[in-house]
Formats: sequence, C-alpha cells, structure tokens
Amino acid sequence: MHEVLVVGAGFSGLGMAIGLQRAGRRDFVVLDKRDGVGGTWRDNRYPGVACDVPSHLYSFSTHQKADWSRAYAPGDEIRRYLEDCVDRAGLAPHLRLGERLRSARWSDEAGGHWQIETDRASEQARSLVLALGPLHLPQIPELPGADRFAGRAVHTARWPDDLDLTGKRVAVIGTGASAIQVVPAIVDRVAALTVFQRTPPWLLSRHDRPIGPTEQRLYRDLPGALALRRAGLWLRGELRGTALFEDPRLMAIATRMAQRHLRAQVADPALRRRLTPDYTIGCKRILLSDDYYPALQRPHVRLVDGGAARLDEHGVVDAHGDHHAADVIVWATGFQTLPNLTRIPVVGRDGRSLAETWAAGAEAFLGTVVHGFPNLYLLLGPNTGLGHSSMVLMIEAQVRLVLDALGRLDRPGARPVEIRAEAQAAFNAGVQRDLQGTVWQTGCHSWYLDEDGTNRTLWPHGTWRFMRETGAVADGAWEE
Ligand code: N01
Repeated sequence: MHEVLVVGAGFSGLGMAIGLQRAGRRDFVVLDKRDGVGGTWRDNRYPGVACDVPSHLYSFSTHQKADWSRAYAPGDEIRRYLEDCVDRAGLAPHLRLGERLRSARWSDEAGGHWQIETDRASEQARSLVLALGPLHLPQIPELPGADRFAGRAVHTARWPDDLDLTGKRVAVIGTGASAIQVVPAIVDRVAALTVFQRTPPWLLSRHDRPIGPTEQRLYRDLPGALALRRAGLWLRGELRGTALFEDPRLMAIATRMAQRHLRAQVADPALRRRLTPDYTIGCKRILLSDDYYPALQRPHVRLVDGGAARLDEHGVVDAHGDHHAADVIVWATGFQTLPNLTRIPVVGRDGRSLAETWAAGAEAFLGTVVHGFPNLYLLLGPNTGLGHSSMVLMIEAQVRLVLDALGRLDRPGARPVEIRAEAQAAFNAGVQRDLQGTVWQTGCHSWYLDEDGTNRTLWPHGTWRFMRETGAVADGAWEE
C-alpha cells in the first residue's frame, strides 16, 4: 500500500509531488495517462499557445526560473519548465506515465484506504490526490452534419503534429482565449481564414516582450530581483482582482482601456461595433492580445457573426444560413469542466460516487476535500479558479493543506481525515454569498457558470485569502 497516490502529472500533480518530496514523504506515486508530464501544457500544442499570466508568477515558488524568454511564456517553454522541475526535484522514480485511472473506491479495511484500479494494475493507497486539471476534456459542439465534413477537424487542445495548414482554407470556431492565440499564429500560412464569432471577447493589450540576457542574468545573480518581480506581479494582479470581486463599477476603467485598444487597432467603425462585447468586461475571461485584431483585418480573413450552425461535406454553415468552404475546421470551443472530475467512478465512504454526491452541483471545502470522501484530495477543485492571478499560487496553497491533512494521519490512533459536513456547507454558503455582486454574475454566458447559473468555478477573493484560509483550517472542521 502506498502512502499517497497522485493522479495527474500536470502543474497541480507535479506541485503535489514536489510538496511531498520536500516534506520528506517518499512513498508516493504519480500516475498520468499520457506518456509525458505537463498536463495542459503538454496537451495544448496549437500554434501560438502561450500563458496569459506573466511567466515569473506562473512558476512554483520553490522552483523559480530566472531565464524565462518572454514576459508571457510560450506553451512549450512552460512544458519544458515542468519537465525541468521533475529533474530538479528528482521526481522521475515516482512517475508512472501512460497509465490511466479507471476507478477508485474507499475501503474501511486496514485502517481505511483507497482501492484504485488503473488500466495496468490494482493499487492501494492510504490517501488519493486527484490532480486531473479542470481544463482538460475538449468541448466540441454537436453540430448537425459534423460526420459529413470531408476535411480535417481538430480541437485546439488536440493539435496533431502533422497538421500542415499551408495554403488551406481554415475555419476557426470560437473566439475565446485559445482562438485569439491561434488566429494570428496561423494567419500568414493559410489561404483563407473564417473566424466564427458567437460572442466577441473583451481584449486588452498584452504588453508581451522578450526578456534579454541582461535581465535574465539579473534575476539569476540577484534572487532578490526575481523575488521583487514576482511580488510586483502578484500585487498588480491582486489590485486588478479587486475590481473583479469587490466592485464591478471599477471595471469602467478596464472598459475604457479595452475600447481604446479596439479603437487603436481597428479603424472601421462597423467592424469595431461587431467586435464590441455587450456584457460587462471581466464577466468572461479578459483576453490579452496585440495581434488578434490586426489578424482579423487581413484581406483573406473573414469574421462571421452568430457562430456555426451546422457542417456539411465542404465546410461550415453559419447562423444566417451562409456557407463557408473549409479544408480544415479548428474547434477553439473550450473544455468540459465538471465531467472531468466525475466521469471516473470515485466511490466514497457510504458507497456514493462523487458524481452522485455532486448531482446538484460540485462542492468541496476550500476546493480540496469533500465530506464522505476520507483521505481524498482534489487539486483545482470547485471554486478555486481565478480571473486575475496565477493558478500556481492556488495549487501551492492546496498542497500545503493536503500536507497538513496528511500530518493528521500520522498522529497515533489517527482516523481517516474527513471534512465535516457542516464545515463544508458553511464554507460554500460563504463562497456563494461572496460571489454575489461580482462581475461574473452580471448576466453573461460563461463556462464559469453551471447550467443553473451557479458559479462553481471561481474563487471570489484574492489569492492571499485562499492562502490564509488553507493555512489555518480549524481542528473542529475535521471529523473526530
Ligand atoms: O475556451 P472558451 P478556450 N459556434 O470556453 C465559442 C484557459 N486558456 O479554450 O462565448 C461558435 O473560453 C464560445 O462562444 P461563446 C482560460 O482559462 C488560457 O478559448 O460561448 N462558437 C467561445 O468563444 C480560458 O478561459 C489560455 O458565445 C462557439 C469559444 O467557443 C479557458 O482555457 C489559453 C460555439 C470557447 O471559448 C478556455 O479557453 C487558452 C458554436 N457552436 C485557454 N460553441 C492562456 O493562458 C462554443 N463557441 C492564454
């Protein structure tokens, strides 16, 4: 029996592994169904993929990197960074790659443990950490005629290495964070590009820049300089976040900035109108780009309003019934968030699965532990998402909480660690109360909200508050 089994070798699973290693816990295994580490940064290899959180803040506090090549790192540099973390932390002996979790069931036997089935083995672990990543399962709309399309259709998160778009007519469906990166990255290569926009996004300038050798040396030789940059980026994010969760009226400033950006980049008033969102800025994720609007205005690019309605053998039919011929369709249509945590049978103390427990909505305590599921930890679980800062800060806070909980198990005569139902209910009532009045509840349709309009995705405060709360869970919150 292993002490801890972690599922997922992306940012959160590796963060957990680093935490376990640093805490001196050696008996742990990290599974990943893919044959490499990196999670989302391994999956997302579409042209132009990059992070919209500044590089120096998008890294583990324990494994900082002085030589990021740009202010916003490209995706493959982040993947290489994570591979490097594996080497630096000596995690390789703990990794079992190419092995898929099939099911996990709690057993009261032998002091309580998880019985885990993978596609290769049966395992037992005292504690189980699900680090499955919320943005992982591609969401592809089921459009009529999809099976008739004769060309190639790819999702941004499943970009095939052999896809050559040179001289092709390409249709990009969606205008979210993935689309606004892929469009400028492929525009020079393709013969024609049609972008299907259902809802225009709010866009701000990205201010990306290369980081030269002198600045990299400064961060390497003067760790204080790197710490200062991180702190500055963190503080800037927290201050901006205040507008998102404290007072949407402050978003008027961001609205003006976005409108100025649009005016500076798009001269045609009719196109500007089509690109101006009708919802409050911040309600959907604010996107950062300096090359999306220019790409849309290239002569061989066409923006289509209203989204894609159906496909046929030769291309896409839009919401107005017009046909757009395409050789390749790029689905930039996002991810299925909740099913990623509930599609694998995880059965807790009373024989109830996580899917049954969450039938009325996903809910955890600090996004990490769920009543009825002893010794189970979710990383980036419900209401841990951010609209303003680095998810790595949330991951590290959760890892500290898991390590504290594992410490409880070490006590003589300890019982399995389980959060009390009352603590979980009070926590979630607080989160839902605090989400009211935030910009995310101002009426737009976003992947942050459930079908019933409840936000089970985002944390309604600054990262500092999540760090504080995860670091100070009262003894009384746990079952005795
Ligand atoms: O997905 P999305 P994403 N016809 O869900 C549209 C992270 N991320 O992959 O807005 C036409 O945001 C849909 O339209 P609408 C980040 O957290 C980060 O872009 O629903 N369009 C929308 O425009 C992000 O939030 C980075 O009306 C259709 C788009 O598809 C999350 O991942 C980069 C449609 C989906 O946008 C997801 O981003 C990439 C249809 N039938 C991703 N169906 C960075 O760090 C859906 N859409 C930069």
